[in-house]
Amino acid sequence: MSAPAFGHLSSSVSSPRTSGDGHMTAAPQEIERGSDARPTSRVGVIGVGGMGACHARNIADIAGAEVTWVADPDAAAGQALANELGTRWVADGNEMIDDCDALVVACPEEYHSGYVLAAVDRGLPVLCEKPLTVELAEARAIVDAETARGARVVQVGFMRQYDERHVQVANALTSLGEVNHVRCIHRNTKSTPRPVLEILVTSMVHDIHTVRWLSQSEIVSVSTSTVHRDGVPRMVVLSCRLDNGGVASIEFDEAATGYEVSVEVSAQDGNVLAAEPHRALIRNRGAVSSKIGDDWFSPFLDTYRIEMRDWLASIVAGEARGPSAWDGLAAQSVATAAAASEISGHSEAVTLPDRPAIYQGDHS
Ligand code: ISE
Repeated sequence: MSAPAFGHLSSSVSSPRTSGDGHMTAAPQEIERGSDARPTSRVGVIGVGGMGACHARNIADIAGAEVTWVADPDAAAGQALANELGTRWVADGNEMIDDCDALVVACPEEYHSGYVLAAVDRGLPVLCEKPLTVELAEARAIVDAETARGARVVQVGFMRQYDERHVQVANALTSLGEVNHVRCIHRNTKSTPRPVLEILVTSMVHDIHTVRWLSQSEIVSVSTSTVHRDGVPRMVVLSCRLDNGGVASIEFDEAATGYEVSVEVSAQDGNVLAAEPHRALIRNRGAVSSKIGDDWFSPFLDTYRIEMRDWLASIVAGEARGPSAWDGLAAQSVATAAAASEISGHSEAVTLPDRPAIYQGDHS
């Protein structure tokens, strides 16, 4: 693949913080429009639902990148986004891949692996929404294909790594020694019941990645406890053992009163709790209150912009550096073991192949 031409885009991007092993933990810098803000690199966006449209709009706002195609079988939605961004729509993403320099894959999860493999095959940088795949075997196939190429091109949309509250925690941990315990709290506000497996694979996979990222460790075993109310899963709690000897707990509420994501880490020399989001405190009628909000999208709007800027900048730099296909596979493996534990009632081991050399510079 010829290097995508993002050359004039990156001048104000300073280096992200990297941990000792080179894993990126922050990228909050602005990429500004240059005076020569001519779109030169052509990104195809597959899927125009909430995430795909968000990514496409963010790309359209960044100098040096253009959305050259949007793809979605929904003609009305696809055409509407294409019109908004002044680009082209096609129903089948496969038809535009060869006319793109990079791909964003944000279609339903079951189609991720086909598009990601097509990108790997062509050496195209690809940002794939989480989860990387639905089936573990598909995630393995992507890691194998990338390994056979000998270089990373895949980034997975584990965007907590770009969220300022999480980045502050990661930065604090660099001087607090070995991680002993990670506690993730994830409160969703879904009203339509979902099976535990779906909760694990599409929602808790974020927290699984957060644990791996912040602890710089792999999860080696997991035990799942669920609370059912009125016959549907309400809470899912994972208890994990880490390969650094530490532990982690992930507490997920499917139908909480407001959407909240938080993390606290205890390490050898101290502990760190993610800051509260900035929200006004309202004093009224003898009480103090603060709005929580009930959607998972708006708390992370800036995070998605930062993620996109860094992904595009990484293409300029010629290095894939965000969450990798390996991270996608590892998180998927934990979700799969957690689902097995839900059925068996016992702790389940997480099995991972040896980490290929192309992922050795990454964390954990
Ligand atoms: C979504 O992808 C998220 O990122 C949210 O954190 C999660 O709560 C939601 O269930 C997911 O669909």
